[in-house]
Amino acid sequence: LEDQYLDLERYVLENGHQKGDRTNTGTLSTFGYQMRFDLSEGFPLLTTKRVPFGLIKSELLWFLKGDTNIKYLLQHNNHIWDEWAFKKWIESDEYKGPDMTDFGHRAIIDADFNALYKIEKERFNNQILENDQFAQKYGDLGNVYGKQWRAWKTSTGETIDQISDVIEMIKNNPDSRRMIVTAWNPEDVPTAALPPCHTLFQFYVADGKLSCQLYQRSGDIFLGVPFNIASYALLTSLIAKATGLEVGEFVHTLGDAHIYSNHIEQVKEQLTRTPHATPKLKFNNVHDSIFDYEPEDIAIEGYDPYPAIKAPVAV
Ligand code: THF
Repeated sequence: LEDQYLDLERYVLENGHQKGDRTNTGTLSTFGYQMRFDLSEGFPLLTTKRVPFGLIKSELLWFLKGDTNIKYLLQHNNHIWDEWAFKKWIESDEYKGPDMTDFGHRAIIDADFNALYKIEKERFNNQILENDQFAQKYGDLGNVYGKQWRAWKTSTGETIDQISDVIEMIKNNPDSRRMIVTAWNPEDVPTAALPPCHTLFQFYVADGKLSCQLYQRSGDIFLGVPFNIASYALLTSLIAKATGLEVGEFVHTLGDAHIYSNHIEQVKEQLTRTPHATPKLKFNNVHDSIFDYEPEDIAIEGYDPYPAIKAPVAV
């Protein structure tokens, strides 16, 4: 399973175009790339570096709850969305601390600034956790996945729960070619903290197996994509359980697939490693509704990864 991912890294290192990007970090990038993971062979959590599965679980359960506030993530010690909420805070009129403009970049190149940034960020996170009003105002990322998946706003002011609808379709009309969930809402794109990277996904049922294909418009190959693969593999497994199906394939289609210029050494390090055995997904508890899962209900077995490889996230 994992070779598909390592092939992608190799392909982009060798064939990627040098491109600038929104974050001014610079990337090696390719357009249009597809990987297929047969989930019946095991769970596609990479072993060539440790990938924190706990964070993947809490992020996915957060999406599924329809929650868009980072408070839940912070309560689960998950910091992968902090920067986007913090950005809204420091750009607000209420923020009176030291200048944090372009904090993502400056934290990497300037150690003194990084120390200051860490303090401000810690202060921000504590306020989100301790002050409800503050959390409501500054912890909410707005029109992100949770909202579009569970409470898409229609032009007549109603909401559509795309996840519940797609589960009903899989149960009642599994040959349907319309089993689609879209996070891309053109009306919301201009005001979103970060327009959705995993744009649209579709389910497919054959031979009693549930498959899922994701179209991801933009993929951060080193940091994001390992999370995205595991997250959609978990989503497919949860929905398969809820619909009485076995797991089929996860097909991952990428638009702009890029390696950030400050991840190149990390990618090369990862490519020196030979994958270990593929781990397995285990449910400690099965619920009738996929919205009732808690992180403790889901575990990974036989996970024997190489050490983590640190890399800065582009904001
Ligand atoms: N922005 C960018 N530039 N890359 C992304 O992958 C990304 N995401 C989400 C939203 N914006 C993005 C957030 N997902 C990590 C992993 C996934 C993220 C964000 C950050 C990360 O830093 N992972 C570290 C471990 C972090 C930790 O232990 O706290 C790692 O080593 O994997 C695409 O969905």
